[in-house]
Amino acid sequence: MDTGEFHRLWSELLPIGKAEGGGYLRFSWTEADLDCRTWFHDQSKRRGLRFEEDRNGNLYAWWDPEKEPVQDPEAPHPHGAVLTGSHFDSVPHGGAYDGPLGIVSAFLAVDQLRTEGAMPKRPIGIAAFTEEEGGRFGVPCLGSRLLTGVLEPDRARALTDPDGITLAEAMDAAGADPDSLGPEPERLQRLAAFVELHIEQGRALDGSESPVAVASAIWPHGRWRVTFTGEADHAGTTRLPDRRDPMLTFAFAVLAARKEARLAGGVATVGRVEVEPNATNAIAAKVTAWLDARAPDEAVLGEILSGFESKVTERAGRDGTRVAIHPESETPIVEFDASLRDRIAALLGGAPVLPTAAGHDAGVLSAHVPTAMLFVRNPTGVSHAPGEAASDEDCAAGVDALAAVLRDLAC
Ligand code: HGY
Ligand code: MN
Ligand code: MN
Ligand code: MN
Repeated sequence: MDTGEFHRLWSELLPIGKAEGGGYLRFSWTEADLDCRTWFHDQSKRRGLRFEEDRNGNLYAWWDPEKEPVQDPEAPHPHGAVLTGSHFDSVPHGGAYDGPLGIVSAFLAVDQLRTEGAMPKRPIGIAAFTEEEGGRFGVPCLGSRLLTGVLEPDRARALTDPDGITLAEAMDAAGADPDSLGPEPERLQRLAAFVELHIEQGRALDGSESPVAVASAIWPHGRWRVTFTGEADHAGTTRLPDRRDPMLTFAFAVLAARKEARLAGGVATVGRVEVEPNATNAIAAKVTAWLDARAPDEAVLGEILSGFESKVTERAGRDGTRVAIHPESETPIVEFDASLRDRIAALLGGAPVLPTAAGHDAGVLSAHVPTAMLFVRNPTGVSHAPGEAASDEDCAAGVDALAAVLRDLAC
C-alpha cells in the first residue's frame, strides 16, 4: 500500500490523547477514549460498514458479504466471521502504536480488499477492545476478558481507578451502561478467526529482511498488588531500632523481584508505587506496590512468585512490618493456533515466527477462537513509552500483510 495513504489515516488519529510531557494518556471511558470511539464510529460510517458495540464497550465495524447472509450461529467456526483489530487505550505516557496501529491497519486492509474488488465469503469485522492495558482499572484486557467470561461482571464493576472511581461510575459518567457487562458466547461462536496486528515490542525484526512477523506464543504473566504496612512516626526523633518502616521492606522487595526473576529465567517489574502518608519527614505507614511478573512457562512464573513471597515475608519479619500479596490478574500461557500461524507465515513468504512477553486481547480470545498475531517492526524496540516507533513504510507493509491474511481467510 501507498505509505502516504497510511500516513493520512494514521495522522487523523494521532492527536487524540496526546499528553503534555510526552506519549499518550488514553484511558478507558475518559474523554480521549470517547474521542477514539467517535473516530472509530466515523470511520465505519465513512466506509458504509455496520457499526456495533457489544455489552462490554468493545466496538465493531462489519463488512458483511453482499451475497451470503451472516451464517447460522449453530454452525459456527467453519462458516464464521474473520475479525481483526486491537485497542485504542494506552499505558500512562505510552507510545502511539501499541494498540491503535492494529485498528488503523484493519481499516486500511479492508479498504485495500474493497478497492481490488475482493468478494468475501465470510463477514470481515474490525474490532476495538476496551482497556487492553489495564491502565485505568488495573486489569488488562478488560473488554476481552468480560466478553469471554474470564472476568466476572460484578468484580469488573467494582474495580477502581487511582482516584477511587469505580468502573461502573466511569461507564455511567461516559454514558455507557455498566449493567450490561457480561460474557457473549454466541458472539464468539460466530467467529472463525481473530487476527491482531500489533507493533513489535522488542527488536527481533531490526535488521531482518521482513518488516512483519507472526506470533507463536505469549508468556504467562500476572499482576499482584503488594501492601507493606508499618507504622508512621517522626523521621528525626524515632530511634532506628524502634522503627517499623515499610519502605525498607518495599525496597528489599523491588530487588528481590528482580533477583528471583533472574534466577528463574523470567522478568519482574515494580513500576508503580503509592506511599502513605508520603511525607519527607515522616516514616511511611504503608506502601502499596504493583508487581508485574512474566516467564516463558508457568512453572518458572510460579518459582518467581514463591521465591518473592518467601524472601519478602522473611524480610518483613525482620523489619517489623506486614506484607500482603493480592493477585490482580493472572494470564496463562498462550500458544497461538499452530495451523493458522503456519499458514500465515507461509503466506507472508516465510515471515519470522516470534514469541512475546506482552499481553494482548488476542491471547484472551485464543482460548475461544483460532487466533493469530502479526508484529510490525519497531526499530527502537521500545514500548509502553514514547520512544515506541515504526516507519510508515513498515506500517504500510503491515497493512499489505493483514490484507493478504484477510483475503486468504475470508475471500
Ligand atoms: O503486556 C501488557 O502489559 C499489556 O497487557 N499489554
Ligand atoms: Mn501494551
Ligand atoms: Mn497492545
Ligand atoms: Mn515536627
